[in-house]
Parts: sequence; C-alpha cells; structure tokens
Amino acid sequence: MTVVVIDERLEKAYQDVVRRNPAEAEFHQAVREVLESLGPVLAKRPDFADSRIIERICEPERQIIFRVVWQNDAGEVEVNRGFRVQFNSALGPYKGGLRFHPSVYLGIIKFLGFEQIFKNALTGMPIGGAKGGSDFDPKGRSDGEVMRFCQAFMTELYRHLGEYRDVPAGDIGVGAREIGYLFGQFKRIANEYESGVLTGKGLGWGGSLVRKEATGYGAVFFAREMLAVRGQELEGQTCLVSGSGNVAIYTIEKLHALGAKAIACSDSSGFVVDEDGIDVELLKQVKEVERRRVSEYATRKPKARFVPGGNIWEVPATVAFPSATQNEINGHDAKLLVKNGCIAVCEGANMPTTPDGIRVFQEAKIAYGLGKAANAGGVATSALEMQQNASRDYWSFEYTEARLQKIMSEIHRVCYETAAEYGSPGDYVLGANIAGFLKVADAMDAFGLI
Ligand code: NDP
Ligand code: 2IT
Repeated sequence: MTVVVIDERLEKAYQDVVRRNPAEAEFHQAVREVLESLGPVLAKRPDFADSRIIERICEPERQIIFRVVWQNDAGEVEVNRGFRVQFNSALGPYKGGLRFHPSVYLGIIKFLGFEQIFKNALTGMPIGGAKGGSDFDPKGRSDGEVMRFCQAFMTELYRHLGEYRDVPAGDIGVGAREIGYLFGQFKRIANEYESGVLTGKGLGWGGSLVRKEATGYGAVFFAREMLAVRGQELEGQTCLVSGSGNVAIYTIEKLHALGAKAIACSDSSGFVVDEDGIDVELLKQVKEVERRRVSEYATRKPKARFVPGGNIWEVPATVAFPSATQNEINGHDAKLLVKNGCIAVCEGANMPTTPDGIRVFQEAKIAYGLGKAANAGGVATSALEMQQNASRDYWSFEYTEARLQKIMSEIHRVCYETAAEYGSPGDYVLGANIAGFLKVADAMDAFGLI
C-alpha cells in the first residue's frame, strides 16, 4: 500500500490517534483521509496548530458504551453492547445514525461519527456529528425480538438524547421499524412527545416525506452534478449499485427516473444482474416488505441472474454507486472498474473505498464523489425533518425534494470550488475535507478552549 507523506504536525496528530485508539483500524483510516487533505489549510492558518484544533477534532466529546440485555423468543437471555459516540457539537446538537450489525465495535462507530462531523457541516444545516449502534444482528429476528432489543437499547440511550442534545436516526440494520420501537420507548420513558428526538420517523407520527428516499436520491443528484461539470450526462449511463437496502433501493429508483439504468445490486451473499434494469418495485417487495435475500429477486425475474459470493465490481458499467458498507471497493476492484470503462464513482455508503482504491480513481482522473459529500442527502433531510418537527409543520414531497436537490447541488459547488481554491481542481476528497473542516474548526475557535 502506498503511504502518502503528510505535514510533520499532521503525521504526529495521526500517530497520536493511532496510539490512543489502538486496534480501531476503520477510525484510523477515516482520520488519515481527512488529515491527508489538511496540509494546505495548516499552511494558510498556523493558528490552528497553536490551538491544537486537529487534536481536539479527533477526540470525541463523549463516548457512551453500555450493556443491552433482552430476551429472545425462546426465553433465553441475550447480551449485546450499545454505543453512542457524541463526537462534535460545534455546529448543533449531535446528529447521526444508529447501526445494528454484528461487526459493530467502537472503531466502526468512531469512524462513522468522525465522518459525520464533516458531512453534517457540508450540508449547511445546524447539526453536530455523532454515531451509535450495537453488535446486535437483526437478521432472522422476529418483530418481537427486534422490539425487545430496541426497548432495552433505548432504556439506556434515552438519557443522552434530546431535540437540543442528540438526535439519532437509522443506518445499516435500522430502518422505519426500529425507529418506531425506539421512539415508542423514548416516549414511554420520558413521558413527553418529543418528535425532534429521532429522525426517519413514520409519516403518520412526525416523519418527513423524502427522508426514506433522501440518501439514494441525493447520491444520484450528486453524480449528476459531477458529470455535468465534465460535460457529461447521467442519462443513458449503465450503473452498478451495491447493497440492496435503503440507500441502494432509492439510488436505483432515482437513476431510472432520470434515464440511467441500474443493472446490478447485491447483498453480503452475492449479486444480481438484470440487463433490463433492476425492477425497483420487485426489489422493494423482496427487501422492504418480505425482508428476504437479494437472490430471491432472481428467482422471480427469470431474465435476471444471481451470482452467489460474486464481486459486483466485475460487471462492466459506466457509473458505480457503492451503497453497502465500508471498504467494499479495494485497489483491485477499483482497477477493474476503471478498466471496464467506469467514468464516475459516487458513494452512497460511508467510506466504501479503501485508500488504495481512492488513489486508483484519482490517478485515472475519473469523477470520484466521496461518501461524506455524496451521501449527505440523508442527514440533510433528517435536518429538514427536525425543522418540520420544531415548527409543527409538514411539507409536501415536491417541496422537500426540491430542498434536498438544492442542498446537494450546494454541497457539490462548495466541494468543487474549495478543491480549485486549494490547487486541486476536481478533487472532491480535498474539497469536502477542507470545506467541512473549516466550518467546524472556525466554530470551535470561536468558542475558546472547550
Ligand atoms: P441497510 O441495512 O438498509 O442495507 C445495507 C445493505 O448493505 C444490505 O444489502 C446489506 O446486505 C449490505 N451490507 C451491509 N453490511 C455488509 C457487509 N459487511 N458486507 C456486504 N454487504 C453488506 O442499510 P443502508 O442502506 O441504510 O446503509 C448502506 C450504507 O449507506 C452504509 O454504509 C450506511 O452507513 C450508509 N448511509 C446510510 C444512510 C441512510 O440514511 N440510511 C445515510 C448515509 C449513508 P446484507 O443484508 O447481506 O447484510
Ligand atoms: O450516515 C449517515 O449520514 C446516516 N446514517 C444518516 C444520519 C441521520 O442522522 O440521518
């Protein structure tokens, strides 16, 4: 793996993070990516070194780890671990999703919380950065088990939440069902109908139209902007969308609405190819309604084929939307994509490309939209949900989607212009990291040494 040489002060800050957070590889990776972008900022702003802003930003404001005990359907006692990392509240209340997946440990939650700080800053909305979750695996669990787990999880978490304090939402393994159980338990314990304490709520009880669609739709809007500045169009592109969860489904839906074609999607057991274009209504039926595996799609659509254990990035296409999980594209996959004619990669997932993979995209000079910019539409629409809750109002689909579209195009503009200003035109990694960092660092500076 190539190691990029960075400014001595940044290297020291990075080494301190590694030393103080041992065995948290994903967190180290997320920090390194941001610090690799900050050299030109330190050159212009030596005051940041004096006030040790970098070291402060890499240290979470608060980390909560707790025991979650619940009973499964067989009456057996299960013990899980819950997390909430309240990373940074310079710009607003802590905000970020909850992930329920067996791979969850502190390093995953910290990487996600760290990314969330800069992503949330880029949205231009008044929200700080946080992430939480548990190593609970919802796969194969009954509704009753999920409910009891969520109730036990919220019984501890509720004391750390509030409309002005910390506002979680969904992420992997946490969708409308889980948010419902979590909100119900919060309401029961707090004895207050505090709509603004969670986002991603159901439409009948304080949720916002477009929140469910927002991350996927937003990623497609971002891809369209990246292509437009290169004089290219999204219409007519053939796309790969990894995953088949919330982000993947609504990425596919918007791609088709805008005249592109998504021909493949996946889950952790393999991928499906449908040269006619993925039938998104069938995918919703299989995944959202029946909660089955993506292979089921192929059994119901004879022209589609399922490749068990296969690598979706081997399928030739022109635009890729990694929308499953971290580090799902490595250097080898990135080379394959480029070799097969891929002109743009737009990340619906958080940190789906390894550092080696990112370098392949950058060297090939294809359009590369990193997650903290490209998938910010989800959390931005969560902030719109908070706005509606605070004003006890309810906006139309058209109005909310127009707001999302404007936010995505602003994020694109800011990243694009910042990259150009710092001497790397077209480098969204540099643009997003610098623009997000400056917003948070300036606010922290104004608050003094806290
Ligand atoms: P879902 O739980 O709805 O779907 C996750 C999908 O990714 C599933 O198809 C799942 O397959 C697959 N997946 C998850 N983990 C792995 C793994 N370790 N290996 C292979 N495939 C995996 O989650 P979302 O769609 O909400 O989230 C997808 C990504 O988007 C995540 O990176 C998340 O952090 C990010 N994101 C989500 C936002 C949101 O609003 N929901 C906002 C911004 C980013 P399987 O069922 O087999 O596990
Ligand atoms: O990664 C993310 O931005 C999310 N999972 C959404 C967070 C949110 O608060 O809506």
